[in-house]
Amino acid sequence: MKKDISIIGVPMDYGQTRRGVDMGPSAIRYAGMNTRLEALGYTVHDEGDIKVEIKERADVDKNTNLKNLAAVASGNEQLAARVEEVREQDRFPLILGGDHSIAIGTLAGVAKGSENLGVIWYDAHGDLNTAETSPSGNIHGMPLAVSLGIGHPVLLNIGGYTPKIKPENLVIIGARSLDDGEKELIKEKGIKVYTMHEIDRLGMTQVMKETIDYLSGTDGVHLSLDLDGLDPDDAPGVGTPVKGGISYRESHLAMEMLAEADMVTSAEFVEVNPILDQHNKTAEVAVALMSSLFGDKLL
Ligand code: 5AB
Ligand code: MN
Ligand code: MN
Ligand code: MN
Repeated sequence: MKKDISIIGVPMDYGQTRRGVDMGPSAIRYAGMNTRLEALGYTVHDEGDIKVEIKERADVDKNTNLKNLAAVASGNEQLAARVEEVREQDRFPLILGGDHSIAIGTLAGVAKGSENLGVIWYDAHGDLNTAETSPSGNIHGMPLAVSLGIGHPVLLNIGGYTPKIKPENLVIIGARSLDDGEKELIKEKGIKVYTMHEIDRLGMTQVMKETIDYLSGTDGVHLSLDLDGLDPDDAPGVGTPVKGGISYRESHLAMEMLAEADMVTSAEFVEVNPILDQHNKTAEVAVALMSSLFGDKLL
């Protein structure tokens, strides 16, 4: 792991319709992130937050079924550029959400110039919708499809190129709420998915062993961790909770195994919504998981 980490906050909530997730970066910082990472021997460069325009939402385009397209696109264009700068400085980009639509910008920045970036998508959802398949029109349900080159041209062109990643370099972990169109896309593209069924059946150790093995030939791995991948008992402060999720301990194990494999080259922690949280618990979980990802060995 690189010893210099650059933190970029993205106070974005236009990818969905529940207010408050824009305060995620503050909540995660407040949970002691910088201190925890410094204690592990890293130099932390907190680059502050991207500027996301604040306005009352009304921007629903009936023709496209995409809510707040312009606001999501503009935040992501800025983010893509910032992430690319961080990579040029040879630092580890650590992005704080914000809703999951920001993965479009993060991936645009981290995948630039990389033919085979690996991605781990830790999430209750597939985020593989398009305007056509989405039941909600919320762009936070679409970033993985967009990154694979499927979606509205304005979103595809963020960062100036498409696609960002290939389906064979992707592993989804924790899925338990997939829409019909997402299931079809998973089958069509042959995407590797560990649903909760496989996690229960194989155990997290085996799931992570297989994931690490599967991604071993890639040029680095981006971890996109949606806190709703965890069970809502452990991470209640999320906008789209789904019961029956990955436990706190399984999640730590997953992060520890990734640290051991030394393959993660960028990460984002998204969907922390302090308004829906209990005493900042979900932000604290995010920070605890970061600590394991960055190599806290407990002993
Ligand atoms: B999240 C749903 N599939 O598209 C949709 O939290 C939920 O980034 C999306 O994973 C959840 O609206 C998006 C029903
Ligand atoms: Mn998500
Ligand atoms: Mn999710
Ligand atoms: Mn969510």
